[in-house]
Amino acid sequence: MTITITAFEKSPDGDQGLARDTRVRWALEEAGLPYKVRLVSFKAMKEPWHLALHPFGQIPTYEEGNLALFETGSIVLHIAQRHAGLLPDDVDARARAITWMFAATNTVEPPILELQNAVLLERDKSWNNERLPLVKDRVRDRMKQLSARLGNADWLDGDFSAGDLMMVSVLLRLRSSGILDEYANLAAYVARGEARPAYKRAFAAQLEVNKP
Ligand code: GTB
Repeated sequence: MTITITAFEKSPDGDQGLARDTRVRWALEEAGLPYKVRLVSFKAMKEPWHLALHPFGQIPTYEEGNLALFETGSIVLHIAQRHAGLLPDDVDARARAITWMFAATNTVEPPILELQNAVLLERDKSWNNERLPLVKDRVRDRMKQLSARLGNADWLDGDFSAGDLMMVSVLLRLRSSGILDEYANLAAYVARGEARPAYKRAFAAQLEVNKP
């Protein structure tokens, strides 16, 4: 069955691969699944046909036969549950890997998004200089905890899993702030993710769309 995802016609980050379609592309590449991409503009994302797929008018979406999904966590989990390579067979190990997926999107990503908003959208506000250090400290609190848990391991729980795919994708958005590099093991963890052939293919595919 053909898989079709949506992605930005032109990503606001240029060619950095930080828009969330990259995670879905990465999961599809890890699973060895071919897919098509429908590119959408910001205007098109708010039109009824897209809102029928994504109630919040965002990308990415995922279509496979009669199934339409939104939310990257759900899309990656759907792919991971049906194809080998992204979740362990052992039931308990599988539950832990899924826990890391939730940790990435629910616990680690929110303070990173807050920082991105503070830097990109709230720069001109009179209170920004005062607030920014607090926002950065909230990110550092999470990084310190994550760094302590990862320790010297290659991946968060045994072999590479969808939990790592989501966590690396979330951490990539922190790189431009310089905070990721304050945690050598996390920076190396992200680099390990980026070195995976499937990630490279996903990155190259979005680059093909977004190259200057
Ligand atoms: N929780 C949803 C998910 O995980 O799928 C969030 C989806 C989401 O935020 N999508 C964004 C979107 O469609 C694109 S990825 N935004 C348009 C809108 O809301 O109108 C977020 C994103 C945007 C820009 C950059 N960047 O420039 O670096 C990075 C990531």
